[in-house]
Amino acid sequence: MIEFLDAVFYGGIATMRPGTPYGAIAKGAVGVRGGRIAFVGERSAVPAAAIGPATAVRDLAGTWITPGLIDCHTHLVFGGNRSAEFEERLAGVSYEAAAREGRGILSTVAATRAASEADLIEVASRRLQTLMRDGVTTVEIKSGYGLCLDAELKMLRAARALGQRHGIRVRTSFLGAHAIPAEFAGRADAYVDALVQEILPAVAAEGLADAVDGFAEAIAFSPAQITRVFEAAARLGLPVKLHADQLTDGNGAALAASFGALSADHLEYTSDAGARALARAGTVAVLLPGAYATVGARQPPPVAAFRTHGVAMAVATDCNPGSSPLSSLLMAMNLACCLFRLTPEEALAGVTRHAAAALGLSDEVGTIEVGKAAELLIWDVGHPRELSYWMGGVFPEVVLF
Ligand code: DI6
Ligand code: FE
Repeated sequence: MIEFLDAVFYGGIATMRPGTPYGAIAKGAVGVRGGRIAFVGERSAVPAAAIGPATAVRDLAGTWITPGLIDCHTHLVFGGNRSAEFEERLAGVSYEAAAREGRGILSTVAATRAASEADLIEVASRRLQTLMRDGVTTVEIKSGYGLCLDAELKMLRAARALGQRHGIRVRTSFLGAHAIPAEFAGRADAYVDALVQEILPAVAAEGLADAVDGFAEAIAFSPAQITRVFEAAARLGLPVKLHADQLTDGNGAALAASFGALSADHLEYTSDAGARALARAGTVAVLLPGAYATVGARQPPPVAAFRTHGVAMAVATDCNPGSSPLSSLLMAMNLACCLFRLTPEEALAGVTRHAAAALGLSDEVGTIEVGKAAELLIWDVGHPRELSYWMGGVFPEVVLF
């Protein structure tokens, strides 16, 4: 006997399964039972016996249904802002110059250390609610503006609390290797000692990190230093991801791939060999057009090489006060199309299926498939490409079970 569905929706279904554009079913149906997707297919194929007296039936013909969106790279929790640095950059001072002169990330570290946990939750809540209006149902949040044990723990607790408060899936990444804090100036290796011996083990012991991230760059950490952090992550059983090749080609993509990283992020300067390494490792390339635009970068990431070698591409906001004060994932999709020439279909796959992979959540979210979490977005649009086309003004109805 077929059990009754809790709900069934009729409409265009952009399942985002691979194989066909958008995995689309133009006259489709999604059935939900017990918080999970129980049926997806042609409208005409829904078994009549699955619809009982209590099944909620919604006919949404003329709209499109997609999976919940996933923002797989954010620095949502931070104190203060860097609008003065933005103004300064427009007047000609580069992102790297501000960082080298001790402003940049370190000014946000000072503001974040000074903020209480409650204050951090409050300001990040506003940013998170903005993201959620776009239909974001899963968000990754990094630490990395604390850079000492107490402040890193404070950031990660705030990230977890945001998930609780807003009923959204939060994945945290420990980004202790984001910048060298002022008290370790000129002693980067000693800071890495503290990270691997003290801070990361304590964060892991509290269960506050789902992954470990780092910033490999001339103005941040060397490949050898990142390697030490990633080896410590491996000892603790935590997956890794990496800010790689954002401002220079530092072989970051290949380094991430050599550790089987979930993702390598930014990648403007990644070489063809780096793209091949990502493909071999199954590491997702996370593209961050908000940062590209805001730092005034000129070299887009090697999207053609990613396509050629079969590297999965995700798209994220990188929401942060310095390089990407962006809290709209739909806008990130538009920017990925306009600045990096992604197709609208690639952009939507980049915030659904591939973003799920970048967080190790492919079994749970990212496509409309039987068994996955029933987190659906209903869009009043004539075609799913409109999600990348409009620059604002389109918001979904979010349906969670
Ligand atoms: N790259 C980025 O885009 C962010 N972190 C990183 O390593 C920027 C962080 C900031 O400027 O505050
Ligand atoms: Fe980032």
